[in-house]
Amino acid sequence: MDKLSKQILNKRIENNPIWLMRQAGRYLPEFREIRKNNPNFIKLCLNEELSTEITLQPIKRFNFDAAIIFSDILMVPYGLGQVVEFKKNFGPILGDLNLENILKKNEEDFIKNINPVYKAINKVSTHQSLKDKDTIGFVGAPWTILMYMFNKQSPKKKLPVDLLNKTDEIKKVLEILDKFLKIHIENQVKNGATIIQIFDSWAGLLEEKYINDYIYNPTYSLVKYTQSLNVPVICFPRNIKSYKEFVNVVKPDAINIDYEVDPKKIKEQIDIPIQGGLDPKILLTDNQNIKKNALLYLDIFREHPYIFNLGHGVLPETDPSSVEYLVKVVKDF
Ligand code: 1CP
Repeated sequence: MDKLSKQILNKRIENNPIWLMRQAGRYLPEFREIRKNNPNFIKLCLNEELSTEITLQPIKRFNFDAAIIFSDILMVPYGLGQVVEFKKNFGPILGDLNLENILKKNEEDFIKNINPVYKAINKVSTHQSLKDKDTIGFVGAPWTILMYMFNKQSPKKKLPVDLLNKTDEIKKVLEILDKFLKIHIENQVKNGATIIQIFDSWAGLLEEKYINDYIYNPTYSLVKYTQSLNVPVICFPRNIKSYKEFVNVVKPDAINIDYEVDPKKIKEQIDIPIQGGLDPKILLTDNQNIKKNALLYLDIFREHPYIFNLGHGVLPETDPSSVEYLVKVVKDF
């Protein structure tokens, strides 16, 4: 068993393992070089050779304790036949949501559409540089994926008007997503993913009264399913009103916190392993400040199982040498 899984399941290892959300990506010159010649992001995710290479880039450079597969949470709507494109400096743009079409999709169609993702996971997890490291597979939480499918672009911190009136459609889409996200998880695990992370980036947009139906229940279903495959699950319900309640209800194996969470308070409230927290903007400052802030988390979680990570993804303007320094601080601790 590798370091990250150990930290999650046995709750005790010598050092804090470290990996970073968006560790593969635009802050790395070697990624930008590949991206330059591959303007179509979806096609790049579906190029098993290149997506394997991109996944391994930060492992080679920084010796992180886990690789997260270079893909996107929006590969699932893509696999279901909804048009998904990525526009430079704007983000994802999706085509109209055609429920009738989506309801006709079966497992075989879906897997055929995104099969290179699984092949890449297989290549990564069996690669020699991953010998004693975990391979993290991931999915978007149903609520966050649903948000993109209906809104067709990033909600940008604001709940789209009208969305919550579409109760019947939401119910149908959540059912479809439950089925296909499980298929997606199963195939990632079959091909070597040793941990699954569930990203719920827009969990914080939802009012209390909807949280049971749209976040807790659908996410719990995926958590239970993943655990039935004997694979641990990390949840990241970003900006959710109560991480404590989330953990009690959804029962993941570990929880990623965002940078607005007070690490001292959360440590008192939560028993399971905690991951993340450091504001990615700290990596835009000098080494002294990076060290100070990293040590803050490391000290607070000295007696609590902790996986070092950020409170959101690495920013594109981050200097790779700052990441290298951060890794050193964590490994030396
Ligand atoms: O080169 C580029 O322009 C592409 C930038 C990029 C990258 C590197 C996007 C577009 N996605 C990714 C990869 C990605 N996405 C990973 C790979 C592994 C890694 O972490 O290194 C992962 C796990 C994701 C997950 C993802 N995609 C999330 C959840 C995490 C988060 O950031 O909140 C979300 C919301 C997306 C959608 C998405 N993909 C890309 C963009 C620009 C967005 C939109 C974000 C938004 O709506 O604000």
